[in-house]
Amino acid sequence: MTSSTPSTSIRTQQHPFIQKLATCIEESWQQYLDLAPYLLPEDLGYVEGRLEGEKLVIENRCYQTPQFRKLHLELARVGNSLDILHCVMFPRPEYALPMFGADLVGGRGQISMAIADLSPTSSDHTLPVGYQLELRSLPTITFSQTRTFPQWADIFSEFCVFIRPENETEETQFLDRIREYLRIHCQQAIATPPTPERVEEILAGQHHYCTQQQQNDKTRRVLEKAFGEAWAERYMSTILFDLPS
Ligand code: BLA
Repeated sequence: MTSSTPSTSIRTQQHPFIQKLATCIEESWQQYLDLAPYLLPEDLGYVEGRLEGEKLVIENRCYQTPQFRKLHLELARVGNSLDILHCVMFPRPEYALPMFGADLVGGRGQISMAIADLSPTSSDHTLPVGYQLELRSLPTITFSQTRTFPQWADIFSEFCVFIRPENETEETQFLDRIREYLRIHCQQAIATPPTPERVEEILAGQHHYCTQQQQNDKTRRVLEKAFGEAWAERYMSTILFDLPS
């Protein structure tokens, strides 16, 4: 395992749809939010390991803003066969905001899984009213192949899109939907006043979100095979789904 600065980004080698989505996420952040650097612990910005003889490369980009403790975009690549995009926006607990999350997995030219959601963190498991109004006003879209949620997935909202995009038209629909989710989320976030009296409730909601996500065996297995059990546990609990100290 090495941890160093890459000479080139893996982004340009990834599935074109994953590249587009990464660009869309970063452009939305830059367009709406006031970004500041976020330093990752112990140089976990760029990591290399081996998975069944193939190289696993992980590249992380993180920012923070007045409303968000951590904006995390991760791109990963296993050999030439598997491309992954993972993104989570962690609100500061003083802001009663949902969690934006997205995960895409692609291999050999095909995106096998695409998920995106604005997941509630309030104790009644509903999204703030402003979010609901905006999300309900988006045109309904249908995808030909929806995926079945695993058992730990009680964290997601009714607006969660969890699909296997069938063609480029569906990829574009998914991308457009994510762009709208990010616009709504950023606009709502900057218009939301802090609610210090709700910190405990929101922290509990974020805690539940992270605990459930850490039960994703598919993610854990990829990381364990390349880096070992202890490293995978540390990475999942400090980088992918960490809680504010
Ligand atoms: C599934 N995540 C997966 C899969 C892989 C990864 C390989 C299986 C794909 C498939 O079933 O077709 C892998 N994801 C990774 C790896 C990283 C990663 C290795 O982020 C990091 C290095 N996961 C998230 C977020 C969400 C999420 C933010 O990280 C949701 C917002 C969801 N991923 C998610 C779900 C599944 C998945 C629901 C399907 C799990 C299942 O079917 O059991």
